[in-house]
Amino acid sequence: MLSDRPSTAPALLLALCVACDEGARSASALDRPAATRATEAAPRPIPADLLERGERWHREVPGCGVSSPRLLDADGDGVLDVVLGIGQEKAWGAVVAVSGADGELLWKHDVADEVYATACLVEVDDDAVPDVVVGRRVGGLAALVALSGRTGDKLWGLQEANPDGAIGPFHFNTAIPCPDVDGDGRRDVLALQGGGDDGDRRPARAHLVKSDTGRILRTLPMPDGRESFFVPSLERRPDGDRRLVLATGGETLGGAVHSLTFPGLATEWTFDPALKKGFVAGGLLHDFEGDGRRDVVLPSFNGVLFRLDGDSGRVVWRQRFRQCETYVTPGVGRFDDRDDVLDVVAVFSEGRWPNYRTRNVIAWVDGATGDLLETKDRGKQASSSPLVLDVDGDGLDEVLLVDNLSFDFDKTAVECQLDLYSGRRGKPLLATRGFRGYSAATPWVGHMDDDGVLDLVFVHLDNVYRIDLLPVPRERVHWSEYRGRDQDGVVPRRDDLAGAIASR
Ligand SMILES: [Ca+2]
Ligand SMILES: [Ca+2]
Ligand SMILES: [Ca+2]
Ligand SMILES: [Ca+2]
Repeated sequence: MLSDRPSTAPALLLALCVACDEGARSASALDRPAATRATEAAPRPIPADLLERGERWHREVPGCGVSSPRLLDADGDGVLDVVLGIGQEKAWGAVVAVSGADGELLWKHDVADEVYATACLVEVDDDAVPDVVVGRRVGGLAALVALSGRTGDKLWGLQEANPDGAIGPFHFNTAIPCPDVDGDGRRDVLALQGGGDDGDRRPARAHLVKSDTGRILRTLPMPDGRESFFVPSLERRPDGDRRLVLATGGETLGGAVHSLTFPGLATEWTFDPALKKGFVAGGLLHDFEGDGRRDVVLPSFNGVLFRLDGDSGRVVWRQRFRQCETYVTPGVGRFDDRDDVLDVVAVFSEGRWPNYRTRNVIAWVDGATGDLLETKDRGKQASSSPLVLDVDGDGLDEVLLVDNLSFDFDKTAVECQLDLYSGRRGKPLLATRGFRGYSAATPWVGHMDDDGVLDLVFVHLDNVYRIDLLPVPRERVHWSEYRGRDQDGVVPRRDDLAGAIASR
């Protein structure tokens, strides 16, 4: 339906769009009494120029705009600093750390090609500063490296650490920290390697990597033998068992979602929707009903948003966005006041890669039923994920999202906009700011220091910004960065959010 412009009447939209599976939970959700949950407070007014007047500093960092920022205090001054990958495809690349206090470059580690992945923060050398494990596109030599978060010095490289093993010349995507696998008390790293170049598609593999040395502890071929560009989610269940969710397929090949035990990596269930395209955007794990069981929320590349039952992989609901594709991990928040089940925000670009010329759609979807709550057209393409926070304190969640006004291989010619949408009905724009230069990076929101004012780190082509927002307590920031505060794709319980981010 989303290709049908001008817009259709809302009732017709719902009739056309919502296709719940047999046995879906939507009936029980609809049985609940509607319209009972009042919002908590009147909203604080948000200045329309918030994103301009709050600017603390910006720094030109050539080649940034794709890798999302991660924060750690590299120089020990008590202000979190920004680590991100930079570069240009098949030309050059580096990982840099930029001071959170003033934007000065703290360190730079050069590599041979663009670093488009987002850094995985994990302790490697026990100096109390989190370290950086990051992979990259591969030109002949497989490349996953660990760098000191303090200095940027290389601590290990996967190739050197595994001289006996054929790692294979294909890409590493964003790696994630995982619980200690080898019993040395130190968290380890899960790194997915998959997908070759066009015409040379390869089955993906997941490596469990020992964090202090880079030794591969175990390698798992994808259960379905397909390629993967996915960033996995990893949760701890109420009974203490862990579970890994990953998915396969790409922009041109179909795929499936797999739930695996961890660290045993035995398949629990597989969901294969038999679509022509796979799962590229990462998914989230979230406990919608508050019963301790997390379901899986994720979009297929060709525009179907799924909520899957976490225990069985059965479809709870699906919502289709016709003629659309997406690279965007959804967000979870309180986007209406009808019930206590949180909702989903998802983002789809109309068109077919690389032609996104008509519109970018932001959709707020009822978490219980999959019904569309609201949609907005804004920009032409987005790759950044929405962040979720209650800035104005009314109990409904705002969404912070970057989209691009065009899609072009010349990223310098593209303009992007950073938007803050209200959580209230109609989802009005509270603040917006435009920039010249494409952005595919997800911003970061949180407290970089102890002044109580919420900070925003925003990245677009060649520039990094620190922007002061407003005094907002930690517990009102519900989804702070790419893959979330714990880098694991798991939506935190709301009463777990007050803890200091410095615990990293
Ligand atoms: Ca610092
Ligand atoms: Ca360290
Ligand atoms: Ca370990
Ligand atoms: Ca709000």
